[in-house]
Amino acid sequence: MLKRTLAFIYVGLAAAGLSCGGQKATGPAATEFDAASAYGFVKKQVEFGPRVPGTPAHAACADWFVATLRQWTPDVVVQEFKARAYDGRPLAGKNIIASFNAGAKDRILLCAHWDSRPFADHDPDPANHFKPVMGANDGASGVGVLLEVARCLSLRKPAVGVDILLLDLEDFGEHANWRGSSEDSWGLGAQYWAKNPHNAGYRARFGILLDMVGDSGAMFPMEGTSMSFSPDVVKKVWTVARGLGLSKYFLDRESDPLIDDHLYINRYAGIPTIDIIDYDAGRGGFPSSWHTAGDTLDKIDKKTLEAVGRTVLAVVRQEK
Ligand code: AHN
Ligand code: ZN
Repeated sequence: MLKRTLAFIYVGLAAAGLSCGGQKATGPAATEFDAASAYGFVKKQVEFGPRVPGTPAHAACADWFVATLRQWTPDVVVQEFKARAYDGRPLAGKNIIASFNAGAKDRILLCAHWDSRPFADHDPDPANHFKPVMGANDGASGVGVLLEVARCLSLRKPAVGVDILLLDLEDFGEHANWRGSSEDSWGLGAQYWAKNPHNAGYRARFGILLDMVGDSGAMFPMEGTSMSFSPDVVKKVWTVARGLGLSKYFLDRESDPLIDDHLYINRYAGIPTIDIIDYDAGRGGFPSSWHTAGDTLDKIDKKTLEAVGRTVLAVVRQEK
């Protein structure tokens, strides 16, 4: 709070032409993404408990997203849909879309999944294999960054349209013990949205998906599915990150292709969309807390949220 108060005073002085030391104030873009605020949005989600589809925590968290986003833009839409899990059980999902400059033709799509996995099937302790995941990193981190981006966009409108798409039912993919393989059991909300966008004929210049962007020590190699569908978007984003001095997070090499929400947005909606995801084949794949009981708030590092948030916001701000 103190930091924000000081920033406010500083901006006030700069606006009055009283910048310190005769230096021109740097634009708000350098510091507008507030990592402490993003962290607070991650914490808030975790406090609902695992946001597993069909649970009260899931319903309450959806309501909180809508109420929170409506503070920042009047254009918030909830897309309700039905789907079937890999084992045939019926599921109800909610994709939540918050739009800035809703009327603009040139748009950017920013996505993250908000549901939590119903089973910690990669936990070292088999007793946890049918318990839900808290999803501080897997889910809440990407949404936390996007909520902070939305707050920033509400304070200073982007030049283009921006749609923040919070996707449901990403993480109900088949249990590790399941006999059978249905690779399309992941990303059910993205599959639905990509085939039935919230506006008929929806287009965007490009999309960015955030998935597991909160771990301390996270690194983002260029994910393979992103590289095969949308290499120019990867280059654009990684170039911005390099310019911000963030190449220790955004690695200049490629890793394996993954099945994630962006696959379906590329495949069915034809919007070139990339995934910023902490997955590195060379370092053992996903972070060690992935789909375990250990995916909790204590693993979240504000610096990682900040690296990703500043990069995404700078990409948005450079689009004209
Ligand atoms: C697969 O494991 C096939 N895809 C990972 C997608 C995912 C799960 N992202 C977060 N949780
Ligand atoms: Zn997951």
